[in-house]
Amino acid sequence: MKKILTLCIIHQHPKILLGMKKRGHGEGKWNGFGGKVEQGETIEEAAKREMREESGIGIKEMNKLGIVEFEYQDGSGNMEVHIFYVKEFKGSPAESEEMKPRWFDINEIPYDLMWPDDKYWLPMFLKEKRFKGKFLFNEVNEIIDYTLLEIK
Ligand code: 6OG
Repeated sequence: MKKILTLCIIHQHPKILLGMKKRGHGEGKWNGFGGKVEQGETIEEAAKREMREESGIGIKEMNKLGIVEFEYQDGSGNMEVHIFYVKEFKGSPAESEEMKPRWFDINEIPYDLMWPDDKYWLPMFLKEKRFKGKFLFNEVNEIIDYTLLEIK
């Protein structure tokens, strides 16, 4: 079964807020904030809850820009990730058990320390373009095939 997850990135030009995952899947990588949608919750509710739990930030205004599917070659861990562009928020980022937050200038995004799909879709995201994609990974988290389309 495919899991539904959320991913939120705040863009306050010229910076974006990322968090370094301190444990679990993706440990040591910089990424947006998010996690699994729970039963009885909408995807938007999950996005806001995960943002608050992991960074202390309350989302005031967000816009869904992308839906990206991740599949592993061995069939494990298939995910559908809903990616939100956060424009307005309240509070300031605080470190949680899960994430260490940091603002990055958009010219200094640490792509080498992020999931390898990010370098494909994040430039579209930063231009507020809508997109849909699918990435196939091998067991060592390398991309072996992908599709990515801008949605007009
Ligand atoms: P938990 O699995 O800890 O939430 N995530 C990914 N993000 C990108 N850009 N690429 C991937 O490639 C990812 N796999 C997972 C979704 C994980 C958080 O990390 C994101 C969630 O926001 C495979 O519940």
